[in-house]
Amino acid sequence: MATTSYPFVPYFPVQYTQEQTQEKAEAFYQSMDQRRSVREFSREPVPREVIENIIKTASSAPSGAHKQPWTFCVVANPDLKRQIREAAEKEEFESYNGRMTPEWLEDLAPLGTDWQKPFLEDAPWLIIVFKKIYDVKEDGSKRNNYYVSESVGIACGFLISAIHQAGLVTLTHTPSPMNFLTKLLNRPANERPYLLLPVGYAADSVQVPNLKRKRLEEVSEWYE
Ligand code: IYR
Repeated sequence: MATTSYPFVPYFPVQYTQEQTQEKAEAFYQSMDQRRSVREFSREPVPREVIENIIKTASSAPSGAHKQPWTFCVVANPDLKRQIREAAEKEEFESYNGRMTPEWLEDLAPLGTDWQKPFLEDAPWLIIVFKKIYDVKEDGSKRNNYYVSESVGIACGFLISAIHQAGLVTLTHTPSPMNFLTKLLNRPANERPYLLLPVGYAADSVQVPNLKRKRLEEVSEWYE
């Protein structure tokens, strides 16, 4: 064990038999493979406690030096959602009409996206994830964070999994550029917008693109 003068506590990870382990891994894969990005949301409300638990799950992610370099801004206020939608659509309009390359637009065509983002008002909750490029101590001085993008990316993976496991849907929306979120949400100088996720129930009879996932052989190389 590593020698340290800091306290360690016992940890008893849950352990399954080999058979149970196989069943667990299979069941979790089957569940996660049902997840789809959804762009049409019901206006049906979702209790705040559900979102609190989802965020606590996200914040349980590992991070560089356990700095947890993230802030989850949670928006339900209709007026603020409208302002976010208006600002996002302004940027997206520019992106779809000149900023994105023809190749990029061609790659996006199967997803059926465009500059309009009604989900930013329809979804009962918007979670805007900010990464903290450094921490600010109580005396105002700066303290470094490490592997910030990796850490926040992992936390977002946990977040998306938690949303799916609760029977809700989301979408990883990356309006570009995203700095309007810093202004609208009044975020401090050490935070940068990372990802915007609308969260709620899928709209009735929602449809999604007929995407296929890469097979295991296409995404893995084995060195046994
Ligand atoms: N940010 C834009 C464009 C967009 C880009 C990628 I890469 C996508 O996978 C999907 C959309 C938008 O949200 O529409």
